[in-house]
This record gives sequence, structure tokens and C-alpha cells, in this order.
Amino acid sequence: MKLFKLISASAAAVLCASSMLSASAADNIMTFRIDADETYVSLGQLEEGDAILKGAVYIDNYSGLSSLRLIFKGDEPLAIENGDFTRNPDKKEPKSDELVHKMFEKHDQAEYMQYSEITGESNVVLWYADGYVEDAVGKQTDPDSSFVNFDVRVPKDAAPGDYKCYISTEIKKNIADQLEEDFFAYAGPKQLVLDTDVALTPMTVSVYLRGDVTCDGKVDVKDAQNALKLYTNEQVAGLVLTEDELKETLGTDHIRAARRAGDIAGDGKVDVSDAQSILRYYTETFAGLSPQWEDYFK
Ligand SMILES: [Ca+2]
Ligand SMILES: [Ca+2]
Repeated sequence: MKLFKLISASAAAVLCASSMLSASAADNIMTFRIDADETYVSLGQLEEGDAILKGAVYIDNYSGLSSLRLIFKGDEPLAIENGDFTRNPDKKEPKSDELVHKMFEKHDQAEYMQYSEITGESNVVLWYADGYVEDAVGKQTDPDSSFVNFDVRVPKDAAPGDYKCYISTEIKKNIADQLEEDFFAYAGPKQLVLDTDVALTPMTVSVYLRGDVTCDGKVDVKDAQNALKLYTNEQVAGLVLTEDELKETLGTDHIRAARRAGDIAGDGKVDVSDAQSILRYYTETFAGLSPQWEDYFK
């Protein structure tokens, strides 16, 4: 395959070292950002079946690309499906019936592999700009459009938690025994260095059960206590908790899902009234009633 660019062991080592750069180095550099129409899914929604989120990849601060490979992965149990380049519904290729791409109308080669029998990999995007052989970079026709899009399936039996969709940067040996990075991008002859020239922003999908701050699948007194602890630390004491402190306070590693689960009123933060609602819901359930969250806001 003539277009398949390999990355040497030394280049891979540079990529490893570059990932230790501070996050501030990533400001304003070209960024591949994964996003979706919705990134929260409640267990209530999943009772009706799998949830399908409309995911897409955007390129922020575009600074020129001549070739690239992206491999999309999702934490279990997410599945990435039906991927394609985002196309212009109003414009067809002159020689085929295919709709042209929206972000880069012209390209030399563009392939979205749902699954490769050869490598066993899924969701592999290979893209080469028009004229990339002469080191040309792609000219964006619609910078605001997504570059590619895909469905993110959240299965109906998914447990509460935070799950990532990301662009793989794994380095592994290929069949020729050379080290190869899953991700590469070139601007002309220059290979872009991760976190220096180009950044990748993953997406987190949070599955939550309303009131279940600890993300263990049930609402009980512990959830009310932890919601109150979070409120006391952040809003009363004004502390900025570290990630580890947040996990400790919330009683779960799934911080984003926990915050959403604890925000009963849906005003964007967990406060004392949310904690009270959770406690009320728990005590009413415990008393054999079937409380409805909505009844608390009438
Ligand atoms: Ca719980
Ligand atoms: Ca709230």
C-alpha cells in the first residue's frame, strides 16, 4: 500500500517524550476534538433500548494537513459504528454519485474503514490532501463542519459511569516488526508532534442514574451524604478539589456521571437541596412508596 506511512522507532520516541509537555503548550494548536449531540445518558433512557449518540470529529485551529490517520476507540461498553466523512447533502462528485466531503471538498484519498480484516482494527480513517505528494496541505471548504462522524452506541445494559471515546495514540509493532503509531498527521513534509503541533481532545459519555452519586446503581443514604459533602467542600468551604479528592468525596471514580446524578434540580451544580431530595427519595422508597423526582419540584 503506497500511501501507508510508517513511523520510525526514533520518531515514536519523540512522540512519547512530547506527551510530557505541559497542557498549556496545547493552547491554540490544531486540535482534533470529538463531540456529540448528547454526552449524558440516563438509565431511564436505556430502559427503552440502546442509546445512539451522534458523534463527530471537529478540527479546531486548523493549521494545515497533508495526510493523517485517526483510529477511534471507545471504552467498554461503548461501540463506535457507521462512521463516514461528513458530506455535503447538496453536492455530488462529478464522476460518481457520491456526495462530496463537507470540510475538505477535495482530497487525493479518503477512506473510513469500519473494520479491517487485515489488521483487525475498527474505525480507521486515512486521509490524504489533494496534492499531498507535492506536500500540499488541504484547503478547508467548510471549517465549521465536522470532519468525520459516527454513531456511539451505549448498550441498554450499560452500568453508570464515565466512558471515553478517543483517538488512539497506541504505539505497536506492525507486521514488518517496525514500531508504528496509531495516530499520525503531516503538514507537508513535517510530521506533526503530539501536544506540540497537534492535540487530541477525547469525549466522555456519562451514563447515570438520577440520585445515584456513588454510581453503584442504587439510590441510598450514602448518595445524599456524598452530595452534601461535595456541596460543603466546593460551595461552603470554597475548595478546589483534586481529582483524587473528588473521587474520595463522591465515592466513585466516575466524577462526571456522579455530578450529573447528584444535580437533581438540573441547575448545573450539586447543592444542599439536591442532597435533601436524594434523602427524601431514599426514605420514601424505603417506606415502600414510588417517589417521582419531578414531584419534588411542583
Ligand atoms: Ca448509590
Ligand atoms: Ca442542583
